Amino acid sequence: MERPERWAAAAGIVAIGAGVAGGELVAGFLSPSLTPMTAVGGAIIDAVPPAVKDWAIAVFGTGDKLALLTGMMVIIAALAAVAGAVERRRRFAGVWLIGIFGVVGFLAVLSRAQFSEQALAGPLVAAVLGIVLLRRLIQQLRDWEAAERISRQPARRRFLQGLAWGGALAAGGGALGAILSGAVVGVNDVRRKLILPRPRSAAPPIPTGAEMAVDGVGPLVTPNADFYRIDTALRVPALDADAWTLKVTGMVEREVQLDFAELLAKPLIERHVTISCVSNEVGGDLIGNALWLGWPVRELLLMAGVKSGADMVLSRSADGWTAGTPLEALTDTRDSILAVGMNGEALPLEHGFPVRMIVPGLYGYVSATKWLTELKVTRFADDVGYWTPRGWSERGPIKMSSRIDVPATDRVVKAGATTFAGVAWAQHTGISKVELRVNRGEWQEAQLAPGISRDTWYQWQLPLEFTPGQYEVQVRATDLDGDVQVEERRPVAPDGATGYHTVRVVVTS
Ligand SMILES: Nc1nc2c(c(=O)[nH]1)N[C@H]1C(S)=C(S)[C@@H](COP(=O)(O)O)O[C@H]1N2
Ligand SMILES: [Mo]
Repeated sequence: MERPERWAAAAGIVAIGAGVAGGELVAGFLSPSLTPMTAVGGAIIDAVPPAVKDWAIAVFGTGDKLALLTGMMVIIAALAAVAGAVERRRRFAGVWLIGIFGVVGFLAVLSRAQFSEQALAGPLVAAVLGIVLLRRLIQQLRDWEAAERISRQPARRRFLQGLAWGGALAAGGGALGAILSGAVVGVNDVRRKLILPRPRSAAPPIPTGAEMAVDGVGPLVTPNADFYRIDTALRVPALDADAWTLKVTGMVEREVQLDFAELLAKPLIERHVTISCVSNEVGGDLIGNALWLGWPVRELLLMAGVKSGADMVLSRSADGWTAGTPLEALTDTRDSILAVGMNGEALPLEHGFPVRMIVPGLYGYVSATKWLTELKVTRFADDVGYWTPRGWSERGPIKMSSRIDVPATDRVVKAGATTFAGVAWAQHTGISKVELRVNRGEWQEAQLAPGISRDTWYQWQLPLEFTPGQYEVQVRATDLDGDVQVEERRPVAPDGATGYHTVRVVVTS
């Protein structure tokens, strides 16, 4: 036999591949929201330094989670090859390695917020299956090697058959596990059938002219399918709305617990609110505007009775993620809501089904908790949200900004008149003016569309005349308090980017 160590490595990959697939599959049935792979991946996400995470988002964008899972699989495959090779040389040497895998998976599952005893079955099955298969395949390989000198055929065939069966198990189990992919299918079914109540207080109508008829300017209200998605969840939590509860704990007169039916029975309001991610670069698209249906957070806090001294509400999601929101942003007159609906339907799973929080004027990382399960009334001095110890500031008011959407992408236009258009936002203050300047010349005021409310973005447009050449065009906004957008360029960390969106336009004859 040529290069038996290669066959041993292949045996290792197949054995551990089948083990991992089996573990995922079992977890898919017993604890869909916590499988060995998502547990380890989640632990990695929580542990990596902010710089690594920024790099990953910069390189992979919203495909960062897929990149992480792929990277994990490559590393597991490499270690599995080693396990096969060492097992061939020394009985149980590879088994030890798989044992370590199992322990890592076990600890990862134990450390997660979604932990349940059933979830431990995943890594257990993965390790046992991996070990049994590895032992068997390596034994068959040894038999083949020993038989080489006598009659090679039967032993060789047995090993190759074992390898093929193991490979099929890995592929089949993996595919099925992916299909099960949590109870996502079932929950989605429930979600689709849900009939949301009509709001007691409907959203103010969208003023005529708020949506400009300029080709290439995004819709004023972002469709759910196009809405940006940012979270740390490797697998979208699939919560059973019937079993869902929201607890109010901490510095309150009385703890309150609310279930989904009780929440739907409250007098709901519906409001357009533009939410944005602190990681949104100047000119970026991690921002969206939707019509949210829900109950004011203020009312729930009133039921619980906030004790004096509290200044923060730590909201927690089913997967353990947390956000620290200034208490006043939830109790003042703004429309902070426990949202159940998004653009006329139940919240999509990836946007927080069944309930999330929406707070006008604050970045998502300090306010927009999806898959919400708890509100803990506390103090900034006593508690921190998920991102604060990871390089992001404790408070996250959204910074005023503006964006040029048209002319789009390569920004090549014909000489003559060209319409520039885009959006501007200063949530909860509102926009009063948008201006453009060409090659750092005089600021020229754009036509500003009426906003839906101070909590949403505004569209703007301005026709400009050009002769052939290259131009730099910049945009800036002014809010309703008269403050002008900050010109100094600053990165997204720790509390949101500043600077003017600057585009280069090529004008052809
Ligand atoms: N449970 C949970 N909620 C979360 C997050 C998260 O990681 N987990 N990320 C927050 C961040 S950083 C942002 S910007 C918004 C994004 O909401 P969206 O995905 O619906 O656009 O959700 C917030 N809510
Ligand atoms: Mo974010």
